[in-house]
Amino acid sequence: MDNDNHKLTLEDLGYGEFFEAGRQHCGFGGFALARVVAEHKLSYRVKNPKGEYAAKITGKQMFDAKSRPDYPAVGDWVAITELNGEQVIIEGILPRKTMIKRKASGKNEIQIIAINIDVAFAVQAVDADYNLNRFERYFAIARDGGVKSAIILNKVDLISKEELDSKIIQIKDRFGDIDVIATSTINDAGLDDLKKYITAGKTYCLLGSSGVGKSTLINKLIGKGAIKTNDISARTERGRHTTTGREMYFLQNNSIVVDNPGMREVGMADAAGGIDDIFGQITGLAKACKYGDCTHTQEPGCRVLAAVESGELDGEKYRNYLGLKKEAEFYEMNAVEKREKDRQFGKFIKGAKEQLKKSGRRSY
Ligand SMILES: Nc1nc2c(ncn2[C@@H]2O[C@H](COP(=O)(O)OP(=O)(O)OP(=O)(O)O)[C@@H](O)[C@H]2O)c(=O)[nH]1
Ligand SMILES: [Mg+2]
Ligand SMILES: [Zn+2]
Repeated sequence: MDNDNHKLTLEDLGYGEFFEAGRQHCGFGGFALARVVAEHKLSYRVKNPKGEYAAKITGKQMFDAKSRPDYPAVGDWVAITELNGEQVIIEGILPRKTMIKRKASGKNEIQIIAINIDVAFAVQAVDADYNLNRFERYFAIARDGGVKSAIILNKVDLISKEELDSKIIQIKDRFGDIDVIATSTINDAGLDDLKKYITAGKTYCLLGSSGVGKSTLINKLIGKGAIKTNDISARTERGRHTTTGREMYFLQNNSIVVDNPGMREVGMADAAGGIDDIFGQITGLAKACKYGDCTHTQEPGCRVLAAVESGELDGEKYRNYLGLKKEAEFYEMNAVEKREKDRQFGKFIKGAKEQLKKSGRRSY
């Protein structure tokens, strides 16, 4: 399909030993492989050294799927059967190395941000809304998914060198030796550092609020001559548009970056496990609270409050913890968007089933 692609190997697309072992283990040895590179309104595109295809899942997978993680998502390696030069059937998902996800409301439901990511960049713009605590939340989401974090401070053209230096010192004070890359897509500051940082065959994603410049940065990284996974010209001025789908881009140096919607849309306070990790001290103390459902805000016999009082627990950590809990609860209440997504997904599944019937393929 696109001539640029003929030199790509599976390794260039991020494949490696871990996935090969999983493939053998799952009995997918006889199938061709591809990586899921886009998911728009819940239809898939997959890519392999031969090209890029529209993809659907089998009737069996639809039948067996119990929850969202049972379906493919951007970053997944899948076993495929080619229907024709443009369409494939996804026969199964290879075991995942990492999974960045949010826990959606109450039940066991999970929403997937990206799969098989090696490094998650926690991105903030240095102007409005900049907040150290937010980095902590992104780290929690990444850690929860088994993914390493690094920081991108974008829009550094908007502040002075002194302000930037002091921000970096604050970050190092708070988070130790985390990697920090300061960038601007206006004057191209730091873009070379970022290009050097991202490594061939590794997959990256950007976690950040809407408008911090994630898509603009990726456009800069793609640059000239990079391999496009999709028709970018159809989306002119892409950087100025809020991203709604997830999509994977292959850069000149054979590294891979996933663009995804801003975290406000994604909701971010749901990585409850990761947050608990960071505030392990608080959860530890909470075991000694008088009431099992203690909110640690006003209850008599609250061990956490006692620890704040005595200075045993850092007051800022405590406030941070409360803020995060509050936000998590807010997202859990906001189920309307999720229901709409589920509805669209149902429609997609129905369409895919009809397509399968038409193609005369048994959905075993
Ligand atoms: N001053 C300045 N503006 C920037 C920079 N990078 C991006 N912008 C602007 O910030 C705005 C938002 O950029 P996007 O790339 O769309 O942001 P995003 O993070 O992808 O947003 P969502 O897709 O909504 O999550 C655009 O108007 C960009 O031109 C930068 O380095 N400096
Ligand atoms: Mg975007
Ligand atoms: Zn308590």
